[in-house]
Amino acid sequence: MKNNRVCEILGIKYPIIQGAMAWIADGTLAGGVSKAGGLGIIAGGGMPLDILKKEIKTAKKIAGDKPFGVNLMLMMENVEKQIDICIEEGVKVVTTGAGNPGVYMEKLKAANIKVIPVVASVALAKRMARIGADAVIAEGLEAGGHIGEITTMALTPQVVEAVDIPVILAGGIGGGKQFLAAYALGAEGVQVGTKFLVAEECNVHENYKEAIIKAKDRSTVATGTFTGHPVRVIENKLAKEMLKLEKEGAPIEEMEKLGVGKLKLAAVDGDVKEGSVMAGQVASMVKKRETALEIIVGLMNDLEKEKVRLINYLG
Ligand code: TUI
Repeated sequence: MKNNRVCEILGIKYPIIQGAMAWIADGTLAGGVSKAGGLGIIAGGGMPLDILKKEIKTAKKIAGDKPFGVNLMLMMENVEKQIDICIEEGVKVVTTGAGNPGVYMEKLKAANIKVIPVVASVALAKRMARIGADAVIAEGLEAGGHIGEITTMALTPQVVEAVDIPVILAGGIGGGKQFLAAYALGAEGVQVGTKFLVAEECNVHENYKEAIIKAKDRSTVATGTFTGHPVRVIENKLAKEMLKLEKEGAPIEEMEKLGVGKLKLAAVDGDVKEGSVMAGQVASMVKKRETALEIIVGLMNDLEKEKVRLINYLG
């Protein structure tokens, strides 16, 4: 990788960041991804403080001297205390989601932590660059979980043209073709979530992994679009119920009540019918279980292959 700012800033070998997946991405997965040369991320969203500390220690043990990060979900009430733990434990990178990390920026930067907010709009990307973000993750609606309203294809180049800091593309990375497209769109790295769901190091329930491997191109749906909080999941009984309620114009509170605790139900308890099986649109491209190292090296080799194909094609 020549002159890659994402690798330089983060001190990693490959510009592949593992997406933070709440209730799923723990220290074992993050450590495995970082050890393999990417940037592993512990999903801090909603994690009690003692567990976060434990997961950071696990990641350190696995990753050795390689960096890893922690994702903070800004709407969670313990986020300020989570930041203190990240500082205490010497975490090198923080990514943020579902909000504006502006109020915490100074504290994080003072602790020498690289801050990479997830953005779903040009306006937020510009604001983040102005207040000192080290890079931004532009996340399109192909991604799993809570998503914005713009596709990766439309969002990424607009963010790239709006800011000078490196842009990491998220949403829709299933293989080398999309990885190469990320560079074509102006990104300097990718965030990959769905592919890591089936990593050997990923402690998500077996049934969740099976649901990903079985997925086809049209298996995911975005629920909650009308409430303003769209969430991409594998279509199942819960998703169908949610979409039906939406169609009937049910009150937002009723929809939100139906969603409470459902990600844990799927990810931890393995109920993939009544639970929320969050996954991106490229779930259908995830065919087999592999180690984090195999996923990362596979992506890099696939990127190289597609690059050669394109050079031959374009001349
Ligand atoms: O955060 C995500 N995706 C997630 S979080 C999650 S866990 C969860 N599960 C159930 C209920 C609640 C949470 C599952 N998937 N992606 C990052 C992301 N952030 N995507 C979009 C945004 C975003 C949206 C609006 C960032 C900022 C924003 O607005 C802030 C502002 O002030 O403009």
